[in-house]
Amino acid sequence: MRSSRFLTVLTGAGISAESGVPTFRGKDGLWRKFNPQELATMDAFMRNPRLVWEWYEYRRKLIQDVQPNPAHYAIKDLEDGFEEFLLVTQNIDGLHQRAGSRKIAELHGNIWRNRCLRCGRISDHKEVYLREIPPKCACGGTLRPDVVWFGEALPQEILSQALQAAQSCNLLLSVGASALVQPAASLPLLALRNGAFVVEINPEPTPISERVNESIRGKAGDVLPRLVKRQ
Ligand code: BJW
Ligand code: ZN
Repeated sequence: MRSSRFLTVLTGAGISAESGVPTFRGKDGLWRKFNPQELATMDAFMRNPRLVWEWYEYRRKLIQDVQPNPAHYAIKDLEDGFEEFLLVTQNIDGLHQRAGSRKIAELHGNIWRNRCLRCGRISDHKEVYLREIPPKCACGGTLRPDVVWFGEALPQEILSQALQAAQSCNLLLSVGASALVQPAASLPLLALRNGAFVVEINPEPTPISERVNESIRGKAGDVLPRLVKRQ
């Protein structure tokens, strides 16, 4: 860390687990109770927009009551310690922003924004009054959460920023990510191919554990603050 000029941090649902936000996979994961095909695809939304909206409302309520944890704050503290830095997150919960991080690329969108299916307008969730579900835009179009579902393209600008950061960094930390969902899962491997030192922080092994330079088996909230203190 001391000799790196450019740090890229990739985070997944595991970093918010210690805040009390459920992960997707694993024993307490959301996908144990809910089927991704019925909730996190455009087909699912078209079939049953009410069900999908209610699921996101349930998760918004969960997220609004939790706080960033020591891992989010540790990453915030790293932001200014490098000549170049980018936090690439798959999370939609906004906890990194609430911890003070600024240089963020949100690959899968943000649950606190909505997007109109007709005019494309992005709006703050605070503007929505749930008089009807699904809610409508001023133009009359249906609103959806501004997140990326399976089979949908990631926001192009943000993805290219993330690819660029993975390609150019000297050090990449992959924290709390299962390394199963593409294209995010390829970022640590892209960094490795370009000569970066790659460290994974996760209590469980993942498909990339054997390939990275260091795989630290531990919770993000334990490991990251210690790494930052020793930097
Ligand atoms: C801890 C911890 C602690 C626990 N500390 N760690 C190539 C091959 C095969 C399939 C594909 C492929 N390319 C694309 C696909 C299809 C698909 C995909 O990857 N499928 C795989 C599942 C097989 N990808 C897509 O569809 C993507 N789109 C795409 O590629 O488009 C192409 C295209 C181009 C042009 C036009 C059109 C299309 C989009 C993916 C979108 C993912 N969306 C979701 C939902 C977001 C909204 C919402 O939240 O509702 O994103 S799915 C869900 O998974 C969410 C997450 O961001 C994402 C990743 O999950 P994550 O973060 O890794 O969490 P978990 O739960 O999996 O893991 C948690 C980890 O934390 C675990 O490892 C724990 O051990 C660990 N942990 N406690 C540290 N305390
Ligand atoms: Zn509209």
